[in-house]
Amino acid sequence: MPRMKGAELITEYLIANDIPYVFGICGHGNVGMLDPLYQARDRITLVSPRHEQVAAHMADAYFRVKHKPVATLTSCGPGSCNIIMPLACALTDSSAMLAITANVPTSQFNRSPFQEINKHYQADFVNIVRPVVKRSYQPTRVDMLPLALRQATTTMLSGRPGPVNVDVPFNVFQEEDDVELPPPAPPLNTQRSGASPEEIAGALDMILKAERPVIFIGHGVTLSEASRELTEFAKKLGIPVISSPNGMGCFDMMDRLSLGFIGRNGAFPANEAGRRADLVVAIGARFDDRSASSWMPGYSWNFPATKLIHADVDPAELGRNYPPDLGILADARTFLRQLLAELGRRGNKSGNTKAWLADTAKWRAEWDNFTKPNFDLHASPIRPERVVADCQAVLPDDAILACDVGVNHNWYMQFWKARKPQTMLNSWGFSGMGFGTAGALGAKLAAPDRPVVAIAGDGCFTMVPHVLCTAVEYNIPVVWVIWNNFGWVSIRDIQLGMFGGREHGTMFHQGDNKKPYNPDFAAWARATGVEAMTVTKSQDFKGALEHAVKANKPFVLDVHVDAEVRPPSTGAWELPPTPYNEPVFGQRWLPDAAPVK
Ligand SMILES: Cc1ncc(C[n+]2csc(CCOP(=O)(O)OP(=O)(O)O)c2C)c(N)n1
Ligand SMILES: [Mg+2]
Repeated sequence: MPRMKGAELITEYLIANDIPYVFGICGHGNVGMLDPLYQARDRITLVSPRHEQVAAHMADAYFRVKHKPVATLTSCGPGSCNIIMPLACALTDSSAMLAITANVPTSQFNRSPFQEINKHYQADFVNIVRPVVKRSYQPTRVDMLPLALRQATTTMLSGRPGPVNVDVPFNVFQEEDDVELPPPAPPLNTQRSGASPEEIAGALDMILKAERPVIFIGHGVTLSEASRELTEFAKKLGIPVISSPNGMGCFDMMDRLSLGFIGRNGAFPANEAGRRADLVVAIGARFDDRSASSWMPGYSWNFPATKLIHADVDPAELGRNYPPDLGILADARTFLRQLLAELGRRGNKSGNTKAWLADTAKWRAEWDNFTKPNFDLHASPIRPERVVADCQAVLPDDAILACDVGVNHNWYMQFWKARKPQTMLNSWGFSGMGFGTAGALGAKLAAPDRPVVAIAGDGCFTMVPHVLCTAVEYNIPVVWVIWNNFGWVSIRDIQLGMFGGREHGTMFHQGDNKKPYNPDFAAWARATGVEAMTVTKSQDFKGALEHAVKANKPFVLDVHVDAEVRPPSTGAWELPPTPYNEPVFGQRWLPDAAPVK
C-alpha cells in the first residue's frame, strides 16, 4: 500500500474521478490541501474566487451544465459557513458537488481552539451543514479517508443527485498512512431504477385513454438526460408538454407541443391546459408552490378531478403534494423508454388529442395576441420584454443562460424559449441571490466554447460583484447582463400589493431624498479590468449584447429596465394569511374548481 498524506490521497482521488477543478478559498485550516494541489496542478486546477459563496455556486452551475461534479474547498469555521446558502441551492435543485471543508486538529477537539464550533459537540461543522447536504462525512484519521471519499462520491451521484460534505480536520490533511486509493464513484446515471411491467401497462392504458393529457417535466428529466425519449414520446402521441424551470430545454420550447412554464409566472396556455387536463403525466417534477399556484385548485392544476401519473426517482416526491393515481418510482429516462417500448408492442398506436391540441393552439394565440405587441415597444427605461426578446434573437440555441433571482427571472420564466437541455440554469427551490451571477463562471468553465450570459438583477449583482475579479484573474469570458431597475423590485411589488402601496427598504435610494441610487456598474466593472457598457435605450441593447458576446471576454452590460412594467399573472402564488388578489390573465373558472376568492 502506498504511503500518502491525507491531502495527497484526496487530490489523487479527485483526479481519479475525473474532477478537473477545485473551486475554493484558502484558510489556515486547509493550507495542507493547497500543496498537493500545487504538485498536481497540470492534472487538476484550483480556481480561487473572492468569496466561498461564489465557489459553491460555480460548482453547482458546472454540474448542471456538464452533469459531472467538481469539488469545493473551504477552510474551517467562517469560510465553510459561507457555503451553506449555495449548498442549500444545490440540494433543493438536486445538483451535485463534493464540498471539502476543513476543521480544527483532532487533538484540539473540544478545547475551543480558533474557529471550532463546539457548543454541543466537538468540531461541529457537520451539524451546521447537515440540513443542506445529502450526507456529511468527518474522517478523523487518514485511514478513514478512502471509505469516506468513496461513500461521499457515490452518495453524491446516486439516485437523486445532491451535494455532499467531507469535513477534514487539519491534521488529517498532513498526516501520512499506508492507504489504497478507493475505486472512483460510478458516474451520474450509472444505475437507473425502472417501473414494473404492470405499472408501464397501466400507465400507457391511462395515457391512451386520455382525451386531454399533459406531460409535466422537471429537473429529473434533465438530470436523467431523457430529452430524446421525451420528445419521441410526446410527439408520437401528440401530448403537450409543460416544463418547470429546470426542465426547460428538454423539449424544444419552440415546438407547437410546448406550452411553457406553469404557475403565477408561467405562460397562459400552460395554466389553461394544466387545469383542464384529464390526465397529467408528471416526470421528475415535484409540484412546488410556484409551479402549482400554491396548490389552490383550478389555477394551475385541478387534482383530484384530473388523474395523475407521477414518476420520480425519489419516493419522498411521490405524493408529497398531490396523491397520484399511479405513482411510479423510476428514473425518468428509463420510464420513458419503457413507455416507448410498450407503445411499440401495442403497434405504435397514436393518441387521440386532435381536439385538445386545437384548444391549446387557441390559448397560445390568445396569449400571443396579448403579449406580442409589448415585445415590439421601444422605450427608455427599457421594457422588460425587449431584453428577453433580444437575448433570444442574439444568442445561439446552445448558449447558456445563468439566471439569478428576482422579477427579471420571472420574465425569463414566462417568455424564454430554451431549445436544448442544460442551457437554462435557475436556482428554483431555494432562489439564492448570487446563483446566476456567480454560477455563470462555473457554467463557462463547463462549456468553454459556448456563450454564457448571466442575467443578474442589480440587487443580485451587488451581492457578489467580485465575480468580475475572478473572471479577470482566470480569463473566464462571461457576459453579465445587469437588469438594473434600482431596487429589489420583485419584493417591492409584493410589498406594494400587500401593504397599501407603501415602499420601505425595497428600493435603492441615495440618502433621504428618494433619488434612485446604484453604483455606476460600467465604471465599477472597468475598475476591475472588465469591459462594460451602459444601455438605457432599448434600441441599443441588441447591438450591445452582440458586441459583448463576440468580444469573447468578460463583459458587463448595465441595462436600465423599467421597474413599473410587471409580468402578467397567469396562475397564482399565495402567501398565507394574505389571500391571493392579483388579477389573473384569462382565468376562466372550472365548475369543479374552488370558487374565485
Ligand atoms: C440571498 C438572498 N437574500 C434575499 C432574498 C430575497 N429576495 C428575493 S428576490 C429579491 C430582490 C432581487 O433584487 P434584484 O436582484 O435587483 O432583482 P429584481 O427583482 O429587482 O429584478 C430578494 C431580496 C433571496 N432570495 N436570496
Ligand atoms: Mg432590481
